[in-house]
Amino acid sequence: MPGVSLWRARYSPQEQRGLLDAVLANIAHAPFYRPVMPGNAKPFSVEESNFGPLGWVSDQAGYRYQATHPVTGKAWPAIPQALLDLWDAIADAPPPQCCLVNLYREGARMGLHQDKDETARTAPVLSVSLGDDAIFRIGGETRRGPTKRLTLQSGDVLMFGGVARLAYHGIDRIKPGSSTLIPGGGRINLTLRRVKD
Ligand code: MD6
Ligand code: FE
Repeated sequence: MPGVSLWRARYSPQEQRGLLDAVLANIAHAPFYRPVMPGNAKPFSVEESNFGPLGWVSDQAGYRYQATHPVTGKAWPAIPQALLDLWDAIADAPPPQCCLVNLYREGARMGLHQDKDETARTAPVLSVSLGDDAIFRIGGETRRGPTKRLTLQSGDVLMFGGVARLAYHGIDRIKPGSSTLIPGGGRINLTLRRVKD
């Protein structure tokens, strides 16, 4: 699909372990928490945290970026160097300002959405998958219309840029037990974004 790039097994199993160690070291300072939907306050099925100067959060008041963790009130930890290097290698844009961390335990999913809370729209969005396989769905710039499905595996890197920057996408489900990487099982997705120009 135009604007969508997929690098299968961009990270070797050993590199995935190294990246996971860096992620979990940060999570010790910025623990996963469960956001709620704007308006109805329904809890997400995914748990989240962020790294970098800005974090994406959702609560009853809406979606926004903020510099501090909503539970601890502390600044988010730095984005791991390996992820900054990845962005440098493939993104052709100034450095990311946010790394959203999504944790999917068994049964978690993410509804079809656009990444549109950023004013920086020329930079791509880049995502890294760790742990269990996930069924990723991607469509066009409207919620209706055809979608395609692809399986994201541990070590895969996906990039949305150009005409795909505002494509609808989501995670239908994960395949529990398909990987043993994540302690306690499941999948971690790291989404790197530039937020403002
Ligand atoms: C996920 N990913 O893979 C959720 N957004 O768990 C995203 O929402 C996403 O993978 C923008 C670009 C790539 C992505
Ligand atoms: Fe997204």
